[in-house]
Amino acid sequence: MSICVHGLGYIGLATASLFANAGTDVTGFDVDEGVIDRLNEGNPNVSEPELESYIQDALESNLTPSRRPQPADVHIICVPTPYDELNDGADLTYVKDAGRNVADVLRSGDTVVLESTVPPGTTTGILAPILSQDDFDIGEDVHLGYTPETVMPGNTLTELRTNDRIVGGVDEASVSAIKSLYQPLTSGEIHVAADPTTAEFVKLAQNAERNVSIAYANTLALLAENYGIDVRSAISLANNHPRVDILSPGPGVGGHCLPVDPHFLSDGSGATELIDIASRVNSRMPEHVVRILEDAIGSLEDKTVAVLGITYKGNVSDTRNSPGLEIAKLLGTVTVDTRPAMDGGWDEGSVTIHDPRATDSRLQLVPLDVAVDGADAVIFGAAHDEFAALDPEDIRSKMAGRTVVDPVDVIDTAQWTEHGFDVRTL
Ligand code: SAJ
Repeated sequence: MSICVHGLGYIGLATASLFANAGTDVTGFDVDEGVIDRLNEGNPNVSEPELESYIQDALESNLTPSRRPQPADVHIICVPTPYDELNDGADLTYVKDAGRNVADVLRSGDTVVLESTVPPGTTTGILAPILSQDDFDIGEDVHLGYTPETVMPGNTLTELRTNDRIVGGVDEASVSAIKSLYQPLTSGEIHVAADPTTAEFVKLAQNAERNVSIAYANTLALLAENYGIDVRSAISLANNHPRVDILSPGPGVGGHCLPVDPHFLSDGSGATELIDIASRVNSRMPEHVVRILEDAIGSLEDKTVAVLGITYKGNVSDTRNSPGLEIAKLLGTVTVDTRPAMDGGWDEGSVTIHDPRATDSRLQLVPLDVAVDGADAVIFGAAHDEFAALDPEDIRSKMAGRTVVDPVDVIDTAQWTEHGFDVRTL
């Protein structure tokens, strides 16, 4: 059997490696030639060390990066589906392009699997017509189905190997072809959905549920603050109930999935009201964090604030839709820009940002010492392990002020308080 994976982002590359390391010949195709060149140089550019060496193993064995799509028994599409703000839905350009690339090399008897997160109806309504352009009868001549990826960034490799999968095929033959493809590679169960549209809906339902649940936790944080209650201990107590499992409040919901995917469910009927409100609750959290800071130090004018952690969550390098970055922007100074300021350098201002994991070269990140030097306050924006291990005495000796805002619950509040800090949490 041969496989061609279309789209070598985080998921595509991990998926291609999964099959290649199991002994299958895999071609990895990406429209970005830079990606292919980097892979040919043995540089997968991923931030999870275990995953990185797993990809290296694949590149040294059965995974061949390619600038062109190649004929294969199985095509797996793992391209991005960004948020189309204008239409409040998914931008399916990459899925359509990938479909056309598959169609160019498709042969009778091949199997096509879509893994990208898409609005319900995409596999049958958009991908199938593109694939049938050479008079292929989808189902009869070509197997087609949808199986979403569900891995958690930060734990990609483990979840790739152990998560259950959902498969929705256009017919029984497609389901059984796709099931037998994935079953040997995961210790999880393969669940069969009635059709691809159901499988697409399920993936969105999972991420929307998490988004709504986090909004509930954030709502509790706002209420608990008014009542003078520590929200995390209240949630922990509530979760002792056998049927209650409240998530953690935080400075907002970031990443490329939870803030985006719920929009793909929108069908214009207004039925997404609850989901929309949840997104609004979550998107207001960065402002709330800034209010907490103001409560502690008063007016922010002429104050210097260090934001530590601007990735979308702890221990990842991705900064997309990051609440920490949003907080830095709210504090008023443009230190985050692709363009230099008018005088040819970066704007100087009241915010410094530091992140030991972020890899976005457009961000003006500074070393920790520089970030906290003379700062009136520190805000933790992401719960990196590096921050949990910080020495409060060392930070105190460099800062001008004593205020720390920790909405991500990364530091030991009691310990930092002992060292003279005024620690504010959600
Ligand atoms: N967050 C909270 N409180 C929590 C959990 C998370 O505020 O209790 C925040 C995080 O800090 C982060 C955001 O939510 O800003 C999203 O983080 P996450 O860890 O919940 O999820 P992602 O975006 O990294 O990955 C999600 C996962 N989906 C689900 O758990 C249902 C993952 O399994 C999916 O594969 C992934 O989306 C995806 O690709 O769709």
